[in-house]
Amino acid sequence: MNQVQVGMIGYKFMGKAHSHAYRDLPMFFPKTARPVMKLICGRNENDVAQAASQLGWESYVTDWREMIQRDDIDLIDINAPSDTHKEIAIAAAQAGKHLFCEKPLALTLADSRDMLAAAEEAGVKHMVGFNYRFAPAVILAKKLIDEGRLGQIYHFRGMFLQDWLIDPEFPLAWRLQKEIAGSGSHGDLGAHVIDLAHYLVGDLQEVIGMSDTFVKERPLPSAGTTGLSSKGGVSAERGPVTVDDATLFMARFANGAMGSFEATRFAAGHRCTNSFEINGSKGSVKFDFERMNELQVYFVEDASDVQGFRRVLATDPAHAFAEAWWPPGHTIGYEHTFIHEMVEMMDAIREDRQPVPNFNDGVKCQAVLEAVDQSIEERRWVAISEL
Ligand code: SOE
Repeated sequence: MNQVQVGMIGYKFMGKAHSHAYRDLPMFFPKTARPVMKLICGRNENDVAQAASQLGWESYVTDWREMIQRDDIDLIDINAPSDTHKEIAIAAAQAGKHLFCEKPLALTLADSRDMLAAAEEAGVKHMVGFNYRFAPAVILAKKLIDEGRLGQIYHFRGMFLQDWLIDPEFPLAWRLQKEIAGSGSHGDLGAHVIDLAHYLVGDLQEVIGMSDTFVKERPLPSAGTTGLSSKGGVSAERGPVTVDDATLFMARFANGAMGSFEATRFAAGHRCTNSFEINGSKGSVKFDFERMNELQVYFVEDASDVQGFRRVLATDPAHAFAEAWWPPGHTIGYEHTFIHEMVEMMDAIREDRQPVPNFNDGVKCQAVLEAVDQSIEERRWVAISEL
């Protein structure tokens, strides 16, 4: 298949990131299948019409059911709020469409398992949007670990820190409502850290966590104030925040490594600190998304007079995806992680294989999210195998 005709549901933050990826991809990755931006879907006709024209989609619909019935659509891209994922993904799979779904895959582990089962039964390709795996510096960390260059892994220390909720007057957006988002910082940010831990170190075996909701009530948003940067436009009425503001947990990996995880949207000064440190018997790596082109690398065997963390800029032809972009040292950004993940989706369809990360990884992540919630509720260690 040389072309993949895409129908996308959602057109806000992630909708823009995905549209941008589809548009740029053929220019820099001409060898893979070409995404065709056929159809975009949103509930509000004026808004979706405007989005179609601004983001470059051929046409739009206001009902996703219409989209999944069309013969000229191969792939359904779901980036609407999390409570919509399950119904759309299952119906689209049953209509024979390939699936791309944003994280967290679903509101619950049971729902995510149903989504995986539907995709497998239909025999379609399925991918989940863990975009940070696609930063070349993260792929370099994975390569060093897989090649044994860090030795036996002892520690994974991961955190995703943001601060956009620190203002108690920030409106009660959908990401603060459990019935729409599933959870708060835990599922929104922690999901990325859990996925990176799975990717880099391996499966988790058991977890124990704690969480808090610091601001328990917020003003209801007025129309059009749902984005991460919304400030004003709130009504006088207030509603309860039903998700966690911060969740922390400790974990044991199946391979014996120890892990600590932190996700919060209340870390003043941290706009998007998605970072990890991994320590092994032969060395360490450190990554911080705010400096996403860099990997800090330390090797125990370096001569003692030059020992120390070295800054590796992952922009050389030796680094994943880098050759498609600019000459060494010419850095890339957040949007490129989405382009790279769409390259994987296109390659997988063209090569007739499952993309990675797929719904299996989404389910695995959801199991950890739920095990942590259960450990908090029951104040004990919970094994992932219990779920
Ligand atoms: C908001 O906290 C958010 O946009 C997340 O939803 C994304 O998954 C993360 O990549 C950046 O922050």
